[in-house]
Amino acid sequence: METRELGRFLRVVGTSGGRRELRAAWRRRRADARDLPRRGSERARVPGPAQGAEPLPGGGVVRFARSALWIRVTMGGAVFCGWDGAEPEPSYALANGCPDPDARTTLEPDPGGDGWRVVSERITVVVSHHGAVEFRTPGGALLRRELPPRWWDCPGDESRWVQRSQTPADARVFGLGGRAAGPRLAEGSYRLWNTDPLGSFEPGDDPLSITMPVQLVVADAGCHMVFHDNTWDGRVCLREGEEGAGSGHDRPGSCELRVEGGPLRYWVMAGVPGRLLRTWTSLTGRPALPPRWALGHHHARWGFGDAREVRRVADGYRERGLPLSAVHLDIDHLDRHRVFTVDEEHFPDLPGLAEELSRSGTRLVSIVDPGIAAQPGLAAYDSGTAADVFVRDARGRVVRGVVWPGEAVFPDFTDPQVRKWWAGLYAERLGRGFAGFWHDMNEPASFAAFGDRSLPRSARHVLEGRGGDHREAHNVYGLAMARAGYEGLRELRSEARPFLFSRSGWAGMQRYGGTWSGDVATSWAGLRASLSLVLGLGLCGVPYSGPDVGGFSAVPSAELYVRWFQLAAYLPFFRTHSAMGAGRREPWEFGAQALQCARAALVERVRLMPYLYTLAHLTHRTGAPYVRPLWWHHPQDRALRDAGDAFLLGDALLVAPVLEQGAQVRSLQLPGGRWYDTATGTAYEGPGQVLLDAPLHRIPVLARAGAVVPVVGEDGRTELDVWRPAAGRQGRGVLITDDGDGWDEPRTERFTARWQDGEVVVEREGGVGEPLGEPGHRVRLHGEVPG
Ligand code: NBV
Repeated sequence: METRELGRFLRVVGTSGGRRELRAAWRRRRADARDLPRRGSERARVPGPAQGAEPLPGGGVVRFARSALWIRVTMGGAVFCGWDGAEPEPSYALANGCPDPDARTTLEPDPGGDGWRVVSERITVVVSHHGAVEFRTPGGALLRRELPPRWWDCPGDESRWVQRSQTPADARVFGLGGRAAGPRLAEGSYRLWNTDPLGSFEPGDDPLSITMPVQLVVADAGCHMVFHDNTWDGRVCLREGEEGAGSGHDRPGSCELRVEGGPLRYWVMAGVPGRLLRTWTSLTGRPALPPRWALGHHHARWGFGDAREVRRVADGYRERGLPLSAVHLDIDHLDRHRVFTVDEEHFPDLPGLAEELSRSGTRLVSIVDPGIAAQPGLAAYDSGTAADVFVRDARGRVVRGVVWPGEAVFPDFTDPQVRKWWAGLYAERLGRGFAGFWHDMNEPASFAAFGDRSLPRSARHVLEGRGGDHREAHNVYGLAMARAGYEGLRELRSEARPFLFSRSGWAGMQRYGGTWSGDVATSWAGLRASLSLVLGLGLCGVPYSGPDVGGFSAVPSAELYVRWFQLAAYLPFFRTHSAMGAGRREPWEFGAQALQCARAALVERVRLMPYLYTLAHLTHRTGAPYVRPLWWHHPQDRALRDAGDAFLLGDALLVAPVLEQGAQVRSLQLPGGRWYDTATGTAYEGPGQVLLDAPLHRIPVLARAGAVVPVVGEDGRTELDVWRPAAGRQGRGVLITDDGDGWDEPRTERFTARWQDGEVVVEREGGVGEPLGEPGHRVRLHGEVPG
């Protein structure tokens, strides 16, 4: 046992809850020892020499002495590679199965080598005689080289496998789900096993609740994404390359992926970042469009205690003229922490409370945990037992774990029937007046005095009818729960867009909603980790997320609270939240100056709402996240690849939050082009480093020259902030509006800003020379003319 493990063990054994966790841990260990297949003698295998190749639509199959590789280029440009008979389906990630093959693709002998190549519009795949696979740009530049894979075949169980790859020496890797130490993933080992961070995490903690075998690699030669469609436990070891300073002796970057079972199959996409995210989300699903209110400010706390306290908080916002879109009720509003119940003594008449809050535009959001108290008489337990929905062990007994309500059982969300049953449970929540849902503890987490805090690996799952065990189902448990919730809400309240966010998930989770940081530590390091998570998840196709403002685990200083609040005001999900005993997060709890700063951030959030909502629509259409790394439009700028302390919000804005205690100025690595400081109008020319003023009341935000940004004007109508284009350049912007919810087609207006006779003229596209039309948008021109 490691020291940390031992500490945990000693802490829990002294309490009755602890003894329960001890029993749970023993139960889990016993079940696994008894029911997991024993890995006897394993036989190592490599593909061996190639023996021939046959063309098939989109590519073909290359046969080796001891394996075969199927390559299929699909419409849209994503390339599928499957070893050993692996096919693209079944897959939890793919939204609509495997796209059609691109019939223009050809398979031919490699003119420069001893193998074959598959030539398509955007990518050339070269397969060597021994099973190395290279992905090259149409111009021939190497993006990635996969060395021949190795398997350890084990009679009666899955083969483990390992695949090593090389990337160009200058490459930087992003993604792998939500990683606290990113956004650029430094050298090291990253586990692929969704894990409850147990109340607090900082950049050193890994893995967290969302792990995904998705990497976005940025290099001079070009950008690519690779997705290993395999849900099993695994590890990615990254090593950055080194350039030989023109000597021609570069050491390539390397990536080694080891997986405990499941198919060896992966997808590779190439192109600029915008194209990558478009292709990735056409494969795994476009991000759900949240209702407009979900882009407002949310307030949560674990431990409001009663409805009076909820009213006090909501009134506090209202009385101070601070906008509040939603209040979130945590597990303390439940009857003894049991999901789909209410503690009627402390939260009587929730529908009444919801109605009251809605009068000032505030919604109620409910936490939903997957673990159901194993207590006969509890409606969810009884109906679940009758419908046989709970995960069982190999001997057919319902698996028990321990979570907040005590001994608990876990629905098997990998069963379509169970998802249907679970979906129906949201009727109770909707009846109570809840408008949105917060899925927690769905790694799934189950307390244990030692070992893995989840279900036994041997627990059985339906896996859409195929059958399998928790080793395969674990990482998609949260994803499948999100699907169940989303589909339930679509059915039960078809007129509204579901608002759902989930702590755990996997590739494709964006189809159902967003996520949040989970239990990020209250510290400056935690603040930094918050941004890293949002950026990294966005590059994995999950754009809607945000941290617990102020950190989850402790009471923040006023300064830390303000800096966190300022940052989150520019992130898609903007929510204050804290753990039981970690203090309050109301903006007025940190003194007059902090209140003033928080107010300014909230006012700006409201002013930017037309822009943010437009971004939500664009994200939904294209997969491009709201929050993007600085290199988004300049992947060739190496300095930007390492600059993870600032971000682009859409195309127009660059946000440079203060992430250091005491800082009053901050430096910024500026992308190319002209940028204006939105507070002063000062113009800066990128690329390069600039120093920005950042006193406590200010978060530096820059606007791109030429940007047309829709905002709320003082009279409440939408107007356009136009940032003077650089001389001779044209600027642009877009405004997308709808009713804020529902499914009607949105309206899109596009604008251009151009110079004409020494003046900036703003026009609606499609109506050159016309005024902005009806309803006309007032235009405000900003940005100094550089001297
Ligand atoms: O439900 C209580 C908390 C919740 O406040 C938090 O946001 C989740 O990430 N939950 C975790 C369980 C307890 C964590 C110690």
